[in-house]
Amino acid sequence: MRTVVLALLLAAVAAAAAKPSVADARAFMDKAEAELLDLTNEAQRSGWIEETYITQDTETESAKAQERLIARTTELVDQARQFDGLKLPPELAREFLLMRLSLPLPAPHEAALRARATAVAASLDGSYGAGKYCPNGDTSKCIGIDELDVRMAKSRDPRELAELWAGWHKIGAPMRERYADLVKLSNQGARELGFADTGALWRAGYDMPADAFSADLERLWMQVEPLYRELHTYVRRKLIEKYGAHAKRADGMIPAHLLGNMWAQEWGNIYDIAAPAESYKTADIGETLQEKHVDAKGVVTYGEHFFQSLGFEALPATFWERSQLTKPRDRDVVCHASAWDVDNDKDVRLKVCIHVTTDDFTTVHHELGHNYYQMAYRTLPFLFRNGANDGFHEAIGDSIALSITPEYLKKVGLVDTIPPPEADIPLLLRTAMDKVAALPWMLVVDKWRWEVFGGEVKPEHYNDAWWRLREKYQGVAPPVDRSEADFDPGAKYHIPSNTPYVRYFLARIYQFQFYKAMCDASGYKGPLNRCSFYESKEAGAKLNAMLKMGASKPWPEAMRVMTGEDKADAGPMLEYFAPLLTWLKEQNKGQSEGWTVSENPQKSQ
Ligand code: X8Z
Ligand code: ZN
Repeated sequence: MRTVVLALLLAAVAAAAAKPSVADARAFMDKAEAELLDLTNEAQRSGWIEETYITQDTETESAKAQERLIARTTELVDQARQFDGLKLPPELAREFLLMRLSLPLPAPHEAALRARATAVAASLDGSYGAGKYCPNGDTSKCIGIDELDVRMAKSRDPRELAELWAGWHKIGAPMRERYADLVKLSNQGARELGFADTGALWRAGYDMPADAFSADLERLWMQVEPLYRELHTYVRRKLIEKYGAHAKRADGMIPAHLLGNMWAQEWGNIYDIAAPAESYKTADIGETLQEKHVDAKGVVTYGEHFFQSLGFEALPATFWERSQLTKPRDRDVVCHASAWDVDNDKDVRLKVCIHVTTDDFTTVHHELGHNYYQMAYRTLPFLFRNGANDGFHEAIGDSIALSITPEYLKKVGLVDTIPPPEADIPLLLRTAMDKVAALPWMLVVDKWRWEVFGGEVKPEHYNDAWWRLREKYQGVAPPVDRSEADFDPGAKYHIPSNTPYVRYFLARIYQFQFYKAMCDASGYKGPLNRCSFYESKEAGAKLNAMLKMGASKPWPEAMRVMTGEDKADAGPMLEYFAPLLTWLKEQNKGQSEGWTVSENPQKSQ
């Protein structure tokens, strides 16, 4: 009898020892977070050096640091399985979940394959950064994307635009094979983590089942698509008035090089072409800044000043010492704007190649939104030092920039007079050409990638699938014939840099929700499009309450703190543009709307 009791007792002790407790899970997570913080900082620092000084060496170092981070994260995710089935407090469970989702580039367990994945990723990133267009092959006249951006915005010569477009898109072709390799390797990594593919891993980051997320995107697109189609119809007509046959296609699509942006992404740069006749002349912020001799640092200071007006702190001194604000003359860098938090604490920085233009003025506000988010959540446990979801991170600065109204510009001395209410339509049109025009593009990029990761689109159809989606959603067509010898997705930063993109679509919707909430908090009454919450400490407090939550709660809770709602909703965006929609419908009366999809979307005519 005694031996039986003893045996039972020993068995119970053994079972208890084998079955980890909540305290074990907590201790495991604390240690994991400390390690991941170190490895992430190392990877960030190497990434910073690589993107601000592209050479074979910096690419290698950056790849190695990524490799160490990926290897350790993967190991920790594997070890964390010992806690499967254990009932954890919600915050701790969330840390485990976030750890599992933390790698945008999952890589295989096998060391050689993992090394190849990070090397290929770094080399694609470097290729984009070093990418140039050298007109007529003259290597003394090469221009990078920062300058091409300005040329695409300013030129009104359709032949030159087509040339710039085709010239830049040449950077894609040499990336194709490496990209296919990256897809294969990262998919293997995703499967080893328990996801169907890398796209499925990315889509798992939204606190809802994959199906619900897809349905949500569809719901949001349905809400805004009618507005996009009216805008498309109107702008197309204006382009045809300006460019004649260059802009006119029988199928109703717009040639992608005429919209003032390399990717036909945001159209505000060609506002002059679309402006209603005899309308109030809206001021071009870029030109005003240039007239006032504002330099890159000055542009950033406007953004910082706005955040300070809401009650946020000044940027740390190291921000000004360590940021890259203009393009260095003597080396290749990645000019695509980004905001960094190099030590996950106070070492925040911007990496930009500022040209004093309206685009870069808004971009700086966008980027500072990232830096202020990073500073707000920097004391949380490491895995919570992130946006409520990635769309939140992308929406903050933009929700601030919506407050750049004529009234605000007058307050800061950038315009002399406030336009009359009749100027609302021209102003709304200018904003819609940026904000609304970008919506379908922001769906296309990841719809393409999800099909690629999911295996529905094979490497030999990469370009065809790309144009099929651009045609279907954006209603744009390539200016020159394309084929599978091209790899046009490679000419957009987020593809070679492996940065998920649907976040920007979400951010377009969220930012109007946040903006409206901050307008309400500031006590503003009136049409949404005229609200600026500049200098409102109440709006700032509302924003800060959400920012400092970081990723500690599922995003609907962060949304509730800010807006009182727990859903993404295009309602505020539609409210903002409501007067414009009515006006566009009036303008488009009698016009045929929409476009027909073609057999071969890679043909230019
Ligand atoms: O990439 C960016 C930011 C950095 S997070 C400059 N954006 C997207 C793009 O440029 O394609 C902001 C809007 C969309
Ligand atoms: Zn951003």
